[in-house]
Amino acid sequence: MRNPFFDLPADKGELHSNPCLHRYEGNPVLTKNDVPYPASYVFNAGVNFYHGRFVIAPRVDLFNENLDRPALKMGTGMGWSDDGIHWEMEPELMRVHYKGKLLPWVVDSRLTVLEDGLYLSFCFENQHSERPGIAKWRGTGVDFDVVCLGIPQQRNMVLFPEKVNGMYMRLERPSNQYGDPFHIWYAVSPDLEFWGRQELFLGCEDVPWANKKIGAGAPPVKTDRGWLLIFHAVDADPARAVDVPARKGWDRRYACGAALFDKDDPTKLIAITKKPLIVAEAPYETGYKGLFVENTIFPEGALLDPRDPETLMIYYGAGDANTCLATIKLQDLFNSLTPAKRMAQYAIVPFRVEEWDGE
Ligand code: BMA
Repeated sequence: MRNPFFDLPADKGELHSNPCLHRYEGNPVLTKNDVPYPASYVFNAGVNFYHGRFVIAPRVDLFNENLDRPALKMGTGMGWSDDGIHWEMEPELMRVHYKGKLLPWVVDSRLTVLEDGLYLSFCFENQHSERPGIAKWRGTGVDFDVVCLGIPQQRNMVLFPEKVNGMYMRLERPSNQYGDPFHIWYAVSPDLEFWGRQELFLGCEDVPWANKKIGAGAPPVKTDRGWLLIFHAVDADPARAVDVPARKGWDRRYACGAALFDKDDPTKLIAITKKPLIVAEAPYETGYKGLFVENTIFPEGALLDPRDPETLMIYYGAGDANTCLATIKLQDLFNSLTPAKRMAQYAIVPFRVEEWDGE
């Protein structure tokens, strides 16, 4: 049999959003016009519910008028809301403190509520590369203190909201110097500072519509059926290449999916959506007018609606430009999952094997 871990096929065909998904009519819920500082794009927001209010941490990119790269500035904003839709934004961008200095260009932040603390997991861009990290909120203002940093090249670090079998758990997504695809990994820690026992969490090959990379989206949500992970999955197809502000010949498509992991042992995949949950289709998600990239849905927040715990709220960045909200009934989402197990139990399948015996 052809090795499914190698050279994933390019043409994934047309993709559509799950018919049970409901996009909020007032989308986007946060844009550059809603923040009190200069911004070109406000997107990819971590969202959670903390001490009775929704809290949001959007990525904020500032470019010059021609949108020339690189950006003038990148960072993460912070805001609060009673309804998850209207946000009261803090006047300044977040400050993430590390060894008496501030981390530069903190982006793509997720928010986890853990043991009554509010934690940010993020990626920051620095002159040595991109690194991920986790920081804890000081409880007031926009100040966070680093708890741990990872090494390059990683993005999409996500922290579980509780200890699992006595250990803290995080997801991470290293890049690969040999090229695509990139996969989701996990690590555990006794204290949030020292992390180990890394293994594969979900392989790109496990997501039928991906051929480039996948990454954890939001902190996993505990349900009575198991741990629910909302993730992004990327396929590239040269036939789709368009010129967008981010890049000439952009041929990627970021779509959102869901996977379910065992409640007692979340390293075990038990089900996955064989088709995406959200694909860029709405006018504010596609058509690249005012967007930075085409075909991009980037989820970073997922929570059970505190007013209706049968409904999952998913916050996602659209086109690297705006922050949007969609909801889906938990039951409909469960009905969209297909039982599955990870193709590779551990990441020890030999490199560059063309034929695979299925083990
Ligand atoms: C990823 C990250 C995200 C972004 C996505 C699409 O690599 O940089 O912040 O939304 O690409 O451009």
